Amino acid sequence: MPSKVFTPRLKALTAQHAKLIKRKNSVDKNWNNGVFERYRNPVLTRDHAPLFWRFDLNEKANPFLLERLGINAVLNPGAIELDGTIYLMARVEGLDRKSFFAVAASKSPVDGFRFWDYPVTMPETAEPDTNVYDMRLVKHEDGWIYGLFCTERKDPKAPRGDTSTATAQCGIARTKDLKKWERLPDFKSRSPQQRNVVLHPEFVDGKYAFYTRPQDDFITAGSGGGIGWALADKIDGAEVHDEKIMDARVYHTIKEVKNGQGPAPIKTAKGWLHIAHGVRNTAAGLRYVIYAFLSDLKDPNRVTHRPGGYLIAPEGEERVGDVSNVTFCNAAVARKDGSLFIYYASSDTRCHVAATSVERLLDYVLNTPEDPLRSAACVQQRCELIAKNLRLMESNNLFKPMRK
Ligand code: BGC
Ligand code: BMA
Repeated sequence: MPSKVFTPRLKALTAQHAKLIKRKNSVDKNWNNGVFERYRNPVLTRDHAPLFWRFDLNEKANPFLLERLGINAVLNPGAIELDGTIYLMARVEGLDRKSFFAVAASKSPVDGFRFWDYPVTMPETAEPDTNVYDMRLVKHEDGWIYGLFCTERKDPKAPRGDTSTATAQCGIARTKDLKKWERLPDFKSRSPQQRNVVLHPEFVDGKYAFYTRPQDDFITAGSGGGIGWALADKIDGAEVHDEKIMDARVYHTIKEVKNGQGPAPIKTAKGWLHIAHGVRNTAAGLRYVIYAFLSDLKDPNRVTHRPGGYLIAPEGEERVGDVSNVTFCNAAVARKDGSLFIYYASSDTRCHVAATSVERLLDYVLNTPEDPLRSAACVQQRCELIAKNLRLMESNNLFKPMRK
């Protein structure tokens, strides 16, 4: 009986997988805010993981062709373009809740992503990581490609019986080819914990510059006020003493309880273009959205433009998943032709792409009004836009405003 199961199952699974990898993506025409295009299909899902990562393909050992090591989710990828190919450094999470890194590559920024045969073997430090996730890939001007990621370990100070209190720190590794990784000592700062630490691609005053996110404990930022900035003399044993908060958390905004830098910022003629995430708490749990801002070219920690509100929030199926109501971004690729691809994950489950251009996103950050922080001020801000438009509409006779 089992042999009748194995062969047809393998054929069906193989065909299904091949179809998924070959699937072409297309722009979702229902999304039309002009700022970016949403693509219909996720670019990476758990089903993209090769069958040989999940099944024992030996018929004798696995006559029913059962999945032996399933994948729960593929999320929060880092990204880099090298010689015209886009590499996503995905966070792949097994059914056992441990995540690891794996590279999926494609010549197209929106479809065709295929995992390499093996996931990344990331060396450990003397203090082994329990879980690693959310890598920011950055090509630094020192010539290395760095991967900064969160390393999580159980808090040794947790009282007996407390099996969840953990500590989050930033792990640092470097590579030339995304295959062989050299692990450096974890990032050190005065803050008890760190998450969302990102390396700035250039030296600043001859030092390595970091976007940080200091936090008092594992979940809450506490006195950790937002996205920080700090300089370190070296990368091999990076240690910072002073962290300056450059983008603070603010009451009743999209970044009320937490925020964090996304990928390394993109250098443009008008400044450093940042993509970040902001979190607020709700009765349904934390809601994660993606926002953007611009900082000064010479002084990257001085924010010059803060468009109000979010850039990307979970929509439709993006709203549901392992951790629902989450969009999280730690990857963007700006290509030579000016196009800009933002890779983000939804609800800690799958990876998507949003497409725009550097020029369009700059227009967005330069001209979207700031959050005025109070309802009355928001009404006034909107009325100013309405009044300007009505004058224009009346003078050019193109549209008929509704007068009441
Ligand atoms: C999870 C992360 C999450 C963090 C805080 C970790 O255990 O792996 O995805 O961001 O907890 O909730
Ligand atoms: C964390 C992040 C992500 C995750 C998010 C929502 O704080 O670091 O790993 O997407 O929470 O669970």
